[in-house]
Amino acid sequence: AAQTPTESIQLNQIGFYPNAPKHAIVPETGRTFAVIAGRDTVFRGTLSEVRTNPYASRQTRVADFTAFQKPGTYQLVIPEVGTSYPFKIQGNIHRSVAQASIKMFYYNRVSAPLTKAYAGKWARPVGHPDTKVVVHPSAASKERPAGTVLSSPGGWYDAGDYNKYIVNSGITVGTLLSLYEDHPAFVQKLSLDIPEKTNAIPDLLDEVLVNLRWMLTMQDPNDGGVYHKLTNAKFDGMIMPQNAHTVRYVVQKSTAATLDFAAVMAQAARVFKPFSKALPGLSDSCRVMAVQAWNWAKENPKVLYDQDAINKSFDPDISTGTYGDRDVSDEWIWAAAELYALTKDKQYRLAWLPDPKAPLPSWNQVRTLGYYTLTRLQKQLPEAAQGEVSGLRALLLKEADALVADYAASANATVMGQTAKDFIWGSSSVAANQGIALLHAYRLSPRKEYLAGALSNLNYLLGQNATGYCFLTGFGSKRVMHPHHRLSEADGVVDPIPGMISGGANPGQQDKCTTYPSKIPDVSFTDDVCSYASNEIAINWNAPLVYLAVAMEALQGK
Ligand code: G3I
Ligand code: 9MR
Repeated sequence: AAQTPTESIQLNQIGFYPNAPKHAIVPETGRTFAVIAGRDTVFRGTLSEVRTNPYASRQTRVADFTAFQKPGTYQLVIPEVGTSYPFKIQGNIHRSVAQASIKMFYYNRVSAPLTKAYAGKWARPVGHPDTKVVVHPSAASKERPAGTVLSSPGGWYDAGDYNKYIVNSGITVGTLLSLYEDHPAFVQKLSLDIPEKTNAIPDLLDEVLVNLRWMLTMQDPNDGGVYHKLTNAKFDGMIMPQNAHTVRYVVQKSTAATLDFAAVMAQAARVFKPFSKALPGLSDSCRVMAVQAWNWAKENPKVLYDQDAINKSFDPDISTGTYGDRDVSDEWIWAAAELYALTKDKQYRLAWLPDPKAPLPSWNQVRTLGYYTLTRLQKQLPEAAQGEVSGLRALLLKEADALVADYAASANATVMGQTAKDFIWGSSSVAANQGIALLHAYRLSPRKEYLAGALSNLNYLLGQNATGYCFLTGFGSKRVMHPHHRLSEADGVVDPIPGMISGGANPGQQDKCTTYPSKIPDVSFTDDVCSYASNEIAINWNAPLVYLAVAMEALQGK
């Protein structure tokens, strides 16, 4: 009789490309393993030596079945442990993961009804029209005094909450546009089941336009400054959008929001230029608005978003997400890099001149996004910048070499999680962004180690991790069912909206949920709606997964 699969064998619960590395993480009690297809044993192997990781109590062994390449559906058996969840070996194995992780953005559209034809059982009426948004006193200007009513519809809900934040939109849209720029031919052919699928624009860019058009409404045309966010005063309860009617505000212009806006609009001006016939004027508007944003930032170089200070001076109090970056030096670099790549104007080059660091991108650390662009477009840049961009190439490769140096012998055999520091709020996005960093290294120097390292982190997200969860809703055998996501919680549908990557393990446990199994970093996760610190979803976590999954599909077979 078939055995109930054990969650102690941790592997990508979707599967593997035939020619790719294939690993599973198993408890140290095992010695040998077999790959089975039904009753037939198709491959046998010996487990690795015992491995430990420096921060967890766990000891593991690794099953390596890379040599087995035959397409099919299989399970892994370890006599002392049990039988794994089923997985496939197949070409295009991550196609549906790639498509679903993009469709997540469709499901999170604001100010739009979702029809049965595209949303199935998650169809819902329009919510948050955002056509009557109030200028909060913190955002008042001569032309737009407090109480002025603006229209700022559309975009995507940021996360489990219903607010819209420019800073987080910045890295999200930038990452998706970069995917298009790095794999244009593949992305043009990637079809998505969204309402715009028959128009002349690649479907991924159609979805990006939903948020880009909202972002454009967040710039004050009178001075070029960009509002930090569009938000309720307080977080909504767990209700559906059509039932949420509290006042929405635009709040204080900030330097971080304005520079992120400048970077994204400069990139969009470049990406949408070839689509000028279908989108007349868009590319030019993006370019003009990017420059206006930059000019506002030059006049206001360090307006930080400090919600406590705002609440001391103005009413009503605002208590929603802050995205309150304390250091905007990296936003300057990203905006300057994108504006230089677009205009080749020397004033911008002087503003991105490298200092030798390329930290992993996150909402509050964006300089490396600029380095990705400068190295991607190196051949089109002026002679004056060539030496510096070559320096950036070397820097990106150095960072990638550090990521792949030791992971293959680590307890999880993934680049993610070699150090406890990887497990922060939204740790899944750390895994995905490490993957992207390695794919950029592969673009610059096509070494197999980079590709294998990137894939190891996709495997991490889909099940090769200490929690045993496949972190992508709607996928895998051990599924995330209760993400902190108002739409999924309030809709009365058992299944959460599919294609959303859960934030992942985070020992901070800032939500104070009582259902965490442990404080050890790599297992500090709970599939509980209370857990916004480990089980929320967010656009800036999905975007790097989209990049990683789509790029792996584009590069499979290499
Ligand atoms: O900067 C420190 C770093 O120095 C330190 O080593 C590290 C150790 O934990 O913490 C770092 O600060 C963290 C910060 O994110 C930067 O990564 C904070 O602990 C952590 O609490 C903070 O979490 C942010 C969270 O909002 C709370 O502000 C998340 O990154 C951010 O993704 C999340 O965003 C929320 C929005 O506000 C509202 N919408 C939902 C969204 C997702 O949860
Ligand atoms: O739902 C909110 C989530 O999107 C945020 O990430 C999180 C931290 O800012 O806050 C959540 O809202 C909670 C609030 O902070 C405290 N009361 C309970 C809310 C969750 O329902």
